[in-house]
Amino acid sequence: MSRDAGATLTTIKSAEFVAAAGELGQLPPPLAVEVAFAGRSNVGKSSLMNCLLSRKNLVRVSGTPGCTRTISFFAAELGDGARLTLVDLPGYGFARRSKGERSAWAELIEGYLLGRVTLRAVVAIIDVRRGLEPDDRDLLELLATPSRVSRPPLTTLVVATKLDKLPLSKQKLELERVKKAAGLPVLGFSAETGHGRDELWKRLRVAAGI
Ligand SMILES: Nc1nc2c(ncn2[C@@H]2O[C@H](COP(=O)(O)OP(=O)(O)O)[C@@H](O)[C@H]2O)c(=O)[nH]1
Ligand SMILES: [Mg+2]
Repeated sequence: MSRDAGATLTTIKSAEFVAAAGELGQLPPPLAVEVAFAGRSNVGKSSLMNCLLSRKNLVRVSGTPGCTRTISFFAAELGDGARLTLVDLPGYGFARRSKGERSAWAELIEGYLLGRVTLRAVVAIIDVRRGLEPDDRDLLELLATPSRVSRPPLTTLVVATKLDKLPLSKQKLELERVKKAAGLPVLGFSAETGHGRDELWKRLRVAAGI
């Protein structure tokens, strides 16, 4: 493959906000294949999505954890014309919420993850400095349960982000630690430097079949 051909597979022709849903009844019709992004509040999810989409602030980056309670949909067209919808799931911000809010969150997120026919992959985002936490394990467990609809198998991609915050000498060790804890391959990422961006796009395209 020439250098240019490789670039078009990870370059963005267009990216736009499509819809936000606060309950399952508000989800947009399942038309294009989707990949979803999940993680604890403040883990760097919006930054990672903006980095993938080569946009500064399409997905809102917030200093206040846990303020996104909706599922947001972003349509992207890649350099070679392939289309994919990126889905921003609400952050886990469990601690700050009431019991009622937690169960509403669980119903929305479980309903989407287990019931969406067009969903092909979920990116589970971990802060490389914090490692895998109980909420992350809950998510991985949920993703390993059978879906409620007929669809191709879901790919779980574990991404350890904010890699730039670790000294180079510690990066490999910490990534290995996350990999062991998750029992899955782990990709290091930094929205600050773009490290891991092209590799993540490659894996997303394979998982989505585009
Ligand atoms: N150094 C560094 N900071 C990051 C990175 N990703 C996110 N951040 C910062 O972490 C904070 C939370 O990021 P945000 O994307 O809003 O997290 P979200 O709540 O998971 O969507 C912001 O201050 C970001 O600038 C990264 O890869 N490196
Ligand atoms: Mg966010």
